[in-house]
Amino acid sequence: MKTIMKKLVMVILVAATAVTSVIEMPVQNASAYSVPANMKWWSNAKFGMFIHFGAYSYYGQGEWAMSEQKISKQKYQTEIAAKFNPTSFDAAEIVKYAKNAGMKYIVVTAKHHEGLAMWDTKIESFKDYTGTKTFSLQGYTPFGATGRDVLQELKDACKKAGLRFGLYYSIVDWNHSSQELGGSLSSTMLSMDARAKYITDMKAQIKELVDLYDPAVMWFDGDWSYSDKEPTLEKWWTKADGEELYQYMKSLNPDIIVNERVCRGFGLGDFECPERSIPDKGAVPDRPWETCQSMNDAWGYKESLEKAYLPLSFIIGDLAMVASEGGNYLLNIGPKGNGKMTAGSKKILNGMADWMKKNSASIYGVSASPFKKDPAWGTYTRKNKTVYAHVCKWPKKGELVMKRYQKKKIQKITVMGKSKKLKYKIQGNKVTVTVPKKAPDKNDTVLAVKYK
Ligand code: FHN
Repeated sequence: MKTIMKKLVMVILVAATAVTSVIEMPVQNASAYSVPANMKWWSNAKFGMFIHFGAYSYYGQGEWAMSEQKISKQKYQTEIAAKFNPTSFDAAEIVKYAKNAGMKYIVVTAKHHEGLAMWDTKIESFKDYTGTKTFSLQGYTPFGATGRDVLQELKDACKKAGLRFGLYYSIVDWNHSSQELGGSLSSTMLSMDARAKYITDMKAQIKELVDLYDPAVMWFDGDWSYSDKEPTLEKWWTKADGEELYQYMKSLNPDIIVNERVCRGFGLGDFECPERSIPDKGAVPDRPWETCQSMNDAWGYKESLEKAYLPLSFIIGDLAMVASEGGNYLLNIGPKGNGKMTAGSKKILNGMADWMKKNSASIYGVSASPFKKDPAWGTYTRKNKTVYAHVCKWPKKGELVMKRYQKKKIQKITVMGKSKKLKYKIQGNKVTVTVPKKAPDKNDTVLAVKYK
């Protein structure tokens, strides 16, 4: 797996040296796998928005603050959650930015590890530490007085804009009476009875979410036990629980798409979700997969990282690289406690919008690169007989050397967004293209090579 640092170094290295491609023999698509009918839209979509939004957004120190700072349930509930009041949450604005950026689906946290339900849950055991108030946005925070439902607002805005709507749900729940912070799953069950009851109530909450919002995607998390043994109080979630949860989801809606984190590490669920990393070319999953990425090393809003956003070139390079390996890309935003998007996330999304306006055909519905290795200047994606060369490092000598696709004849080569045909010469498996001196796009200029 490329870690985020390794990839960042790679982007910098590519930007620093003017090397042309190494010539490799073309091989079959390295990540060909079949996509079930219910996932065709998802696989073609390629690009979605992740939203981490909860009481931690108000606290502004990330979604793990309660655990990292060992904040008691009482303190977290009364001093943080009780002050969370996202009246400026603007679903239409968020969806507008997502749609403009070329995102085709949104996955939003319905309940993160903190356990605050972002909807008006009626399931009895999800109460605050006193056992008297429902621990939800509506039941526990001042926002309840608005009568609003942020998940419904986001779902409606997605529907209006033609985006699919998905939900994130954390299996671990730091504020639930059944468990306490700490342990390998980041929470420890108080008893095996408490565990059994929690799992029953958790499934009831999940059914509520499916009944109320009909999510196209259910993105589970907080499942870290990696255990295929009998449950213990520490490793209280197991492979068997994950298998059962997956079947339960399919019983609620056979078309719902569920990620592997029903219990990760056992090939469960419908797709894998490498986090903030892109599988190496030789280790790409042989089933649908999606890299989730944060723009600034934070998922939930973290005030201290508001000046630490990744460069746009990195995000565009990530998207191209993931598409070149046959994956999806879920790019996260973490709205502030008042519900507003951060300036940094808007800037990145606007940059993605500018790039996707010209180049989205090289992302949507593409197959993985037809070549085993990436050239030093970038990567490839393919759709039918058009191979897209994603050039992140523009050649200095006005010539770009690329691989030839299956010895086919070429109809034309153009820079995406421009009609001018570029001159080229073919020598065996190599195609040398005469390109403009200056890169048309400083982040990723895409050449469309249309084969006959
Ligand atoms: O613990 C969570 C984390 O807060 C965040 O939600 C990420 C997003 O994929 N998932 C878990 C860490 O792997």
